[in-house]
Amino acid sequence: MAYDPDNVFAKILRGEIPCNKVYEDAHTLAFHDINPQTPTHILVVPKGAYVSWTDFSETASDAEIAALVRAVATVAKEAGVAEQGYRVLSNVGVNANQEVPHLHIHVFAGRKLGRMVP
Ligand code: IU
Repeated sequence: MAYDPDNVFAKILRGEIPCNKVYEDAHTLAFHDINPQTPTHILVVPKGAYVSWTDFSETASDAEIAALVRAVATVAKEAGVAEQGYRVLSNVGVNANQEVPHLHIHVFAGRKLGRMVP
C-alpha cells in the first residue's frame, strides 16, 4: 500500500496536529491515544513513512527498528506500567481494522486486561 502523507499520524509527526507526547527520539514518537481503551493507552510510532511491518522491515534502518522496540519498553517503564504488565498490539491492514495507515504500536495498560481473543 502506498503511503498517504496526509494521514493523521503524518500530520502529528509534522507538528500540524497536536498530540499528548510521552516520548520522542530521533526515530520514534509516542503519544497518548485520543480515544483510550485502557487507563494507559499509548501509541508508539516510527517517524518514517511506513504503513506496515512489511514496509518497515524491508526499508527501515536497523537504528529505526531498534529505536521502535526500545521506545516501547521505555514508554512502559516511564508510564509506570512495566511491572504490573501491559499489552502491545499492532493492527495492519483491512482484516485487522487498521484505521490509521501509518505503522504504530498500541501499548495498553493500567488495569487487568482480558484474555486476548482475535
Ligand atoms: P488502529 O490500530 O489504526 O485501528 O488505531 C488507530 C488509533 O489511533 C485509534 O486507537 C485511535 O483512537 C487513534 N487516534 C489518535 O490517537 N488520534 C487521532 O487523531 C486519530 C486516531 I484520527
